[in-house]
Amino acid sequence: MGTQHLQSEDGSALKLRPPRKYGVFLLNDDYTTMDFVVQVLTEVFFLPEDRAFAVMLLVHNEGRGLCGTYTRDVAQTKQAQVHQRAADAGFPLKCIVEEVS
Ligand code: TYC
Repeated sequence: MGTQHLQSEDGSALKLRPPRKYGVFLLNDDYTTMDFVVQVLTEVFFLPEDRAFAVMLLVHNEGRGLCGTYTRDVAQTKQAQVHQRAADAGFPLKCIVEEVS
């Protein structure tokens, strides 16, 4: 998506840029249960069960995996929700937010 060029009321140029996109990635660890990760992926990222399981296995096998792509605020909120749920459940599950193109 490119930059849109609009004109404001006084005729001056106005550039509207699309928001940057941020990926939320889950990281693997040896302690968090697979069931808990699938639950996080369905309840925080709203993935259907089969895709949640596939992402969980990808993270388990590859070390990290993309849960979803959002604006920065939403990505950071999802990250906080994951870390809060993990802390409440006593798991060391971590996720990171990175700008994606
Ligand atoms: N590796 C964990 C296990 O074997 C499962 C796991 C998957 C943990 C994904 C974290 O982000 C994760 N129980």
